[in-house]
Amino acid sequence: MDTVADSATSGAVADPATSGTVRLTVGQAVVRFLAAQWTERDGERRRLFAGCLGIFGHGNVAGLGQALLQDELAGGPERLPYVLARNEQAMVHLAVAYARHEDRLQTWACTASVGPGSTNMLTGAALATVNRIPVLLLPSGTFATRVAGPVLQELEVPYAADVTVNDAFRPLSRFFDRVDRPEQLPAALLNGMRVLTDPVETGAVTIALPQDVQAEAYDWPLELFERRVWRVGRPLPEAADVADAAALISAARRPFVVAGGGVHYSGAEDALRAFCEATGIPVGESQAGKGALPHGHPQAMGAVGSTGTTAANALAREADLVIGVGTRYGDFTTASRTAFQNPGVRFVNVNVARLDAGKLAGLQVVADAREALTALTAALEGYEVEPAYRERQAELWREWDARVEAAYHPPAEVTQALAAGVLTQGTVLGLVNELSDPRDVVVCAAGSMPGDLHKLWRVRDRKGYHVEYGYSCMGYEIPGGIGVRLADPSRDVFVMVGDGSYLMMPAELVTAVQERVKIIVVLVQNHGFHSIGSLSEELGSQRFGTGYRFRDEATGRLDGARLPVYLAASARSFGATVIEVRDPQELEQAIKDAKAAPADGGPVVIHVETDPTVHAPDSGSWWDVPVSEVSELDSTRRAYERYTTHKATQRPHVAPASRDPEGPAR
Ligand SMILES: Cc1ncc(C[n+]2csc(CCOP(=O)(O)OP(=O)(O)O)c2C)c(N)n1
Ligand SMILES: [Mg+2]
Repeated sequence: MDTVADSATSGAVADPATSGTVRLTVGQAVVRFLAAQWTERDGERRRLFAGCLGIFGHGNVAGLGQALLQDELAGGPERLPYVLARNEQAMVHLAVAYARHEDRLQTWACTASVGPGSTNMLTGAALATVNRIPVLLLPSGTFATRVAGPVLQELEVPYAADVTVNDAFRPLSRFFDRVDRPEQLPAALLNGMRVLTDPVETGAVTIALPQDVQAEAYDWPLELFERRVWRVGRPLPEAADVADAAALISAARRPFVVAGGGVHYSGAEDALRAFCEATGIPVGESQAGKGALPHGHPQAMGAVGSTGTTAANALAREADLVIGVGTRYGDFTTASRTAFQNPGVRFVNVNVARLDAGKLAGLQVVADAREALTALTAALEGYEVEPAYRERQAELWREWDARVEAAYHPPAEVTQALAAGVLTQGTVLGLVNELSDPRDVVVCAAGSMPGDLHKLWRVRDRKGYHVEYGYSCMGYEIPGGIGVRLADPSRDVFVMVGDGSYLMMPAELVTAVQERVKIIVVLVQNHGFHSIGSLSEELGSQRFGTGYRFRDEATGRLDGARLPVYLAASARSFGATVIEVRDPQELEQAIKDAKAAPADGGPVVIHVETDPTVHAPDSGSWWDVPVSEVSELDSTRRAYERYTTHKATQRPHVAPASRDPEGPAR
């Protein structure tokens, strides 16, 4: 880390009687400190915090609220702009999406009131930590002095008087602190920044601020508020690890890359392309890694795993060496450890975090993805896969791409069977893909669309695909779309949201209206949980409780008529522009109109109804979800038989990456 003196000391004025200090409340000190934090990578600097998202209550209105007001009124360049959100969980989603789009170099702080305001952020905290995305959470706490306790919304735990609801953030945060005294603040903030800007550690950072402490004054050393530049490092690989990895790769006949989110965060796309072009090694992508190679590149085999393409999955199945780059090997990526079936398969894992590099017993190349790929390309000079392997990639890809084409433009026998006013999901995704600009961003998180997007979406820009699938959190979509658009207003953002996810968190449409943020929301109405409905059917549970239906008077079950929900009217009531479409031509026009809508005109919602029984092409893959071992239902018993067949193909992947020549012979 490198620091430079800050000339701007806007806000409160130094007290001449205590030279070198300034008297501020804890809230004011937090705001002033956060506004002075910067990141730097590859010589490029940006502010660590784009601003502060918040919802005020008695926990933060007088502390951080007063400080943010004072900051706003003072003006000047080094401020912390405040944005009022509608739901605390959504604030965190917005911040995460923003940070992901900024390759983790810039994020937001989130302030919430005591109790429910703070605990509403827990889901967001988990999402940030699971996805390894930096976000600063500032939950308010009940009085540190406790003199008037229990205060409104205070949790009274009989066995421990110092426990508050904010302790629930501990397991969800990569760093947690509670500032019970002003003196503790500098260390809490510095530690928080350290974790936020460390690619290995990063995730949710939580600094709990009791409501009284936020408003308490203290004489702070002025140095605390000097501008700080946190260098986001690019750790270099060990030479011996590169040599070992290169030896394993050169000995492989069917090597295969699994590209994860780390490729994007490191900005390693060009290095990956150079590596693949030199060696001819094909690439399959996880959800976070999708777009690591652009659609159409000869080595780009698209998605791998449970929602993968048949091309990537065929190559993964046969691979004798898998090179994971920046992937955490989630179960969707490994098809619950059934994706790699070559008996001799071994793993080389390039990852900045040793936690991930060590997975599947791989050879660990602990380093920044760009640096490691560049070193590997150099070490592999002269190595290339056999021409037949390149040909196989091309052939597999042609086959898969034809299926995508058919999903985008379904044949007449499929479309004619649809009810009036209803489209296939493939048609919707296809039209959005074809009519969006290459630089536009598609955002999604839960339901059936993430899987379909993973398989079908043609990514043409490194930042063009943004599906949150580490936590796959229903409700991320709209705030996530706002976050992406705020990070980069030069791109249109297409938020793909199902009716279930929409109902869980539609309210940030109001925030988009307030901030005039143009997001194009494609609201896909299929009257319930298409994804979980299909899963339920596959597992023998007969789509139980997954459709949005009346409780039938005769059966007493939730299988009556469809509910008369009218989501287009709901979106309209929030102030969004809404376009309702009933056929592909109307959808095409709606997408064009939405793109042509004013850049500062707020959200445009396209409401479209789809048929949940038309599925995306099969990836020939599996996902491990348990089935009841004993059951009174035939459907469950049959599903359990299928389950055991798949389960038998699951592999432990514990073999060492390379044999120790000094070890005993096997
Ligand atoms: C917060 C949250 N709760 C529950 C789930 C489990 N879940 C995954 S998808 C889904 C249904 C999504 O419905 P919808 O948005 O309508 O999409 P569809 O499945 O119809 O495509 C549910 C309940 C989840 N991922 N996130
Ligand atoms: Mg749905």
